[in-house]
Amino acid sequence: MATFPKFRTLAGAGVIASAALLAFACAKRPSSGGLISADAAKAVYVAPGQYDEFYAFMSGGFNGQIGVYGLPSGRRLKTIPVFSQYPENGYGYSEETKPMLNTSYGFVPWDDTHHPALSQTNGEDDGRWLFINANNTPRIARIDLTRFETEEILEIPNAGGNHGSPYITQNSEYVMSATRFSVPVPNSDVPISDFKKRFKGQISFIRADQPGKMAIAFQMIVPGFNYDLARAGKGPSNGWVFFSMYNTEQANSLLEVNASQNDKDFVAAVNWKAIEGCAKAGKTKNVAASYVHNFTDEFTRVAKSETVTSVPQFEAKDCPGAIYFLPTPKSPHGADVDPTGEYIVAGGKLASVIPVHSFSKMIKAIEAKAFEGNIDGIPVLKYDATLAGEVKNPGLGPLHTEFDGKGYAYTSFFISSEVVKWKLGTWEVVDRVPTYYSVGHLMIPGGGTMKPNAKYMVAMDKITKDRYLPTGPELTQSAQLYDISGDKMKLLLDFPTEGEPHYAQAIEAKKIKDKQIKFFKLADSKAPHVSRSEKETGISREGKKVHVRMTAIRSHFSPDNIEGVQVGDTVLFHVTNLEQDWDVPHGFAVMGATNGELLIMPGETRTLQWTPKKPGVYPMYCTDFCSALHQEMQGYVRVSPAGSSVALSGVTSRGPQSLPKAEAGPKQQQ
Ligand SMILES: [Cu+2]
Repeated sequence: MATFPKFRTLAGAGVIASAALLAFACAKRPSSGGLISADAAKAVYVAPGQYDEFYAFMSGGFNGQIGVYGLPSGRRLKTIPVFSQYPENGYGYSEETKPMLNTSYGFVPWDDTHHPALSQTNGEDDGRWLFINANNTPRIARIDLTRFETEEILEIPNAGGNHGSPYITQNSEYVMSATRFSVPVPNSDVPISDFKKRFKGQISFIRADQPGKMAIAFQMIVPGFNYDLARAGKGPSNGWVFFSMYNTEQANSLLEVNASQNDKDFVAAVNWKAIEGCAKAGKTKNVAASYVHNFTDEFTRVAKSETVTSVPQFEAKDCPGAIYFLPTPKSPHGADVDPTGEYIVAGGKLASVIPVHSFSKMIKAIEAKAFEGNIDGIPVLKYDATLAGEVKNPGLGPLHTEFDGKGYAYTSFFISSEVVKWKLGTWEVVDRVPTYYSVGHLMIPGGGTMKPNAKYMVAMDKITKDRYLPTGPELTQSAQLYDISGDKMKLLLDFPTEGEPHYAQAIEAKKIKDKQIKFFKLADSKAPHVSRSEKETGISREGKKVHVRMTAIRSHFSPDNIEGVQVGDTVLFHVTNLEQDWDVPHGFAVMGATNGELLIMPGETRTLQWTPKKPGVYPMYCTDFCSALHQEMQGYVRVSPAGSSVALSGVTSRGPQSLPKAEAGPKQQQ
């Protein structure tokens, strides 16, 4: 295996990367390393009607969503829309869900999701919630795993690119977020050439353990580097979190060369329990900021968006003991803590070794003040004082490490396109297996917790050239499943994924599957425009706004003929699905509506806004095949010219009649 100690720039690495890719793209394509196909097929076969053993939550990368897959089959079970509008179920299109995508920049219909994080109790995945970051417009979302729905989103102020996020503490006290791009704090009109003087980084701790109450507990201002990835400590290192960082050169242009000059960058060891102490001692200041908190109420099922106007903030140097820098070769990417909480493994993208820091040595070094200097008041520890060991010549381009809980670590290598298994403590490589091709993150169920379930490892690849039927210039993204239950890793399965599977977390299905909500109880609904039966439906006018309260049940809408709408009106269809049974959604769509459909779960009320522009008769129908007479589930809306004398009316199953005027419900969230 070639090493590259002489590299000084990523440009050089780029040449090797291209050469490596070429080599792998031309190599023969083994179907399953070490296993004959029939054995591999059997290992991932889940018989019809049977369940998978694990749920895998895979980020959709630049589709802004989460894909839910079963393992070992690789079957896709669901897409959970998070930061992007999703016309399939109306997320971000219906009036109830639009506020979820509100930000301080206005309505943002898209983002880039990277790192799912399952909630934990005592260092184990507990299956309550899933958190995920928005990279582009910095936000963190919480998904409720009884509903598989995004329930809460918090924007992060003073961040520029929320990449180092979200990482969770062992009892879900906090999720953490660090900025990728340092920016002026507060952001303002300054010359970019003032980078070193004016640009700052920040690390935020977000209260995560109470639904509806995500809030920044404190935000630490740190030097203007690029902060990348993190893991919380666990067991003995609980109370700490370890962030990787690069660009300690503080370059603001051509980073591929200019941010690869230093032989070592840092892992930041942050003591959040010490910061809690500083906050209690009044060392944080509420600094003006403007960012939003969006939350969907469980009973109204309506999202609300509120603006928060300050953030508790402090400068790292003003809370002694809050943060230390651990020198780490060279542009580290992953910073991963093993299940015992003792080892912190850094993936130096351009390093020829995998450096491993020791938590206990770090604590001794801090006590002994084994510092080689400080940066903006942050002590820099001596490399040898914290180093537990180095894995020598492991491969090219180490990125991420997860653990099996049996004393082994598994590291992905982007450039040499492989996963390498090595032993903690002796630092010897014990196995390596190719990926197809250029793996980024890898994932073991529970592999970042104190209790991994190390039956499988999933590699998430960046390139799939020649692995699947070609589909024009853009090829599918892909994951690969490996059996890691024995001494040697064995490739079992390639499976295509929706969007980029940037990172994933997986959990035993038994921790989630029996907690599922099957439908929403109509009796409990506090939706402002609910119709609990056909008798409660109605049509009303409020100036140019027409409210239509409708019901959907197999196999009709009520009302299904509507007249009296005029050009210039905005029609709000508040559709309640009256079904009280599992797996009976109804859809709702109107011809020409510049909107997505509604997909309404049983017992739920969803609102479609429509502004007809021309007189005519417009069909509407149910989009989700719901019964033998689904095709009969339809209706019409008549639109007359502005000022027309056609009366507002609807036809229900009770026959043609004018409807009682509906009470105008509480104002819709816009
Ligand atoms: Cu239907």
